[in-house]
Amino acid sequence: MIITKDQINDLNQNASAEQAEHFGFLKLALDKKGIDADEIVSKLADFQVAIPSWALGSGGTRFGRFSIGGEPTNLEQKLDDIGLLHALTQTAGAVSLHIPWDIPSDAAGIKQRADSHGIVFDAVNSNTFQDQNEQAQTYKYGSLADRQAAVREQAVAHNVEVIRYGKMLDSKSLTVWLADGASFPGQNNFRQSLQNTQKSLQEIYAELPSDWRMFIEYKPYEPSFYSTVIQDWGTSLLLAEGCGEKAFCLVDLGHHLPNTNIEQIVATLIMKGKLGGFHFNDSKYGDDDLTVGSIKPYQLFLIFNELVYGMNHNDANNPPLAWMIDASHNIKDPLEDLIQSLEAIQLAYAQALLVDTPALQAAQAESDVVLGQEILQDAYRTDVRPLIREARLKREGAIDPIAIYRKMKVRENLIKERGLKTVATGL
Ligand code: PSV
Ligand code: MN
Ligand code: MN
Repeated sequence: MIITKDQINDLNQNASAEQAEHFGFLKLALDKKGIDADEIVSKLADFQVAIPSWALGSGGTRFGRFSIGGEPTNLEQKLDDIGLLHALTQTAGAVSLHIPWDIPSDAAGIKQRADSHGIVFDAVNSNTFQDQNEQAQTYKYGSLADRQAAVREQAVAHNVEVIRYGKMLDSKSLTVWLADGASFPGQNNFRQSLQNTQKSLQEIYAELPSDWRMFIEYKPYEPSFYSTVIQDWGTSLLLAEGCGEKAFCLVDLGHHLPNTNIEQIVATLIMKGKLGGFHFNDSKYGDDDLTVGSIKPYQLFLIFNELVYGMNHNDANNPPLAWMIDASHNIKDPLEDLIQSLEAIQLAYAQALLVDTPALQAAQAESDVVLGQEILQDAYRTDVRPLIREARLKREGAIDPIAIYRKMKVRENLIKERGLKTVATGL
């Protein structure tokens, strides 16, 4: 199934008068504050987020997986699904592949398919947290950090192989996330594990093409429950600095202990020019991978506020960030879920673009705590939905993507095409 611009334009008709009215009203209100609504709309229209190839099927927990039907069963179909998302939202113009879940055996064909949907290849992800068939060594006790040289060599070789696939697709970055760690005290020697990891990462880094970047993702626990080798942003930064200028930290929102001040981490990493990428999701307890903005939308806004500030005051030349959604769960239609996540990201970005930074700085200089909070909350409490809808309209996307998704019976059509009993690769 494909969705054409003509179909979207037709289905937008119902909502276009109301949108014009809402946008006009907000534009006037923002104008009075000296904010150019059209400029914000342009920034929103340019903002693209990568969809991970593993989030298009129904996710599972370790207790079960409930298929929704019509799920993509190969990489081509996954790209088609992202094509649908992109047609509707105009925000999903990139894909992030996980190797070996999604091996592009016919790279030229895959690239062409992605091109036809207006999709580019973002970071490629390696996987040394699961054993694959016919693999000589097991990752049961570790991969890049493992005490055995043969295991580390196999894990390094896999990452080099992932870079090779990425090059075929014009990807420009590698994301490394490790499950390495220990579930019990006494299992590992902390120093040795970290040193091994640094050395292995340096070996991978040496194979990185000159125009590539390497992202080092951290996570405090799971699947290791006592210690994780790359447990936090400090460890990630240490390792990135130990590799070189093409290595960066990657922040996944779910990879923090409860109540961690993630916006402060973001501010610090951009200040050092070492923030490489972002995995969006939301959580209540741990790495829950829930829909972006479904639990803590104010935190998401505060994070975007630091991202916007950091990019506007970029003394350390932090490169443009790789944005990706890393959410997946087992209840909703994954495509509807991704539309909701994309919307939440755009909302937080738009709200952050409204923050009156000079006024905030003046309030901070005066230690006017109340005013500082008021300025942030004024931006956060503005209903920015007309801006986001306008950005989609500008690129001929849907005013209301979920409504059109349902009106066009996308899931029903996918079930007709692919069947009801489908399982996509991923977690
Ligand atoms: C690990 O929890 C993670 O967030 C990493 O980004 C992985 O690549 C992804 O999930 C899928 O396992
Ligand atoms: Mn992640
Ligand atoms: Mn995760």
